[in-house]
Amino acid sequence: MRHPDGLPREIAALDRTVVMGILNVTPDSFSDGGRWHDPGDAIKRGHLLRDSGADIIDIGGESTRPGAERIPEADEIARVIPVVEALVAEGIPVSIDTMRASVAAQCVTLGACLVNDVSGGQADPEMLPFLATVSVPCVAMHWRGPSTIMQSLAVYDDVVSDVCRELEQRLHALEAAGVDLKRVAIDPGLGFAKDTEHNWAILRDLDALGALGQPILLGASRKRFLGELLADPDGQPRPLEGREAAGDAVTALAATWGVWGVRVHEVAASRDAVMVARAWRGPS
Ligand code: PMM
Repeated sequence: MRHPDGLPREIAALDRTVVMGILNVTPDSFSDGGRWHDPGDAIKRGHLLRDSGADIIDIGGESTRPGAERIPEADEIARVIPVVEALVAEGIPVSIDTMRASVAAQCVTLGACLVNDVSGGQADPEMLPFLATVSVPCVAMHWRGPSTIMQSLAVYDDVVSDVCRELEQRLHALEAAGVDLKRVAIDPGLGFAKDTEHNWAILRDLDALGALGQPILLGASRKRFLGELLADPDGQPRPLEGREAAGDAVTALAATWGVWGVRVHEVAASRDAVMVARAWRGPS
């Protein structure tokens, strides 16, 4: 398994896909909004994710669901800092899911081991210069614009080549800012300015993304395209709580392909799927 450089030793030593457990400390994320909004509940959730086998806990304080408005920086900081601080103090590897350099900086200072920016450094002009000053790895996700308008940006000539080209441009921007690309994982941003068929086209052609030469992170867990796949006979998408097994199937297939990481809400089954994939692929 090729990991991005700069991860804690125990993660860098894993010869399998990394399982990132999602911890949204928000009142309004589409998938788990409001459930771990209180810091005490969020910290307990972090423990549960760790005990279920998460390698990294990805903490986010700002919802990116379609239509979500930005929140003030102070609110984001108030949501994530106590949770990052508590989990890091217990030696749990934490990544920070933020589009703000200031939030990333505070969390990295506290000990977060990865910066996950869904905008790939586009939302905050300070993000790339910040990333150039630290040694932790980062995730650059494919992103076309803020959540308020992203659905209107789901227009592609050829989604696979357009996403690859736009991610390549982000890699150039990161490199130009002084970020060592060995520290960068990429993510196609399933559901971000993408409709159902766009997501499947990307998953069908992971080789195209792989040709960019960077480790790949995928976040399919509970997303709408899985709900639509599993729609009832009247065409109603399968509710969130019924999408887990489909997400685990994505984990199994993606890990067998060789993605670096999967970002999931319920960790245990994905972790098992990753172990199956490792055995299936054989030693790497
Ligand atoms: N999806 C969400 C939030 N952060 N980060 C990365 N790298 N990739 C994703 O696909 C991604 C993300 C939104 O989903 P959630 O509400 O389930 O966290």
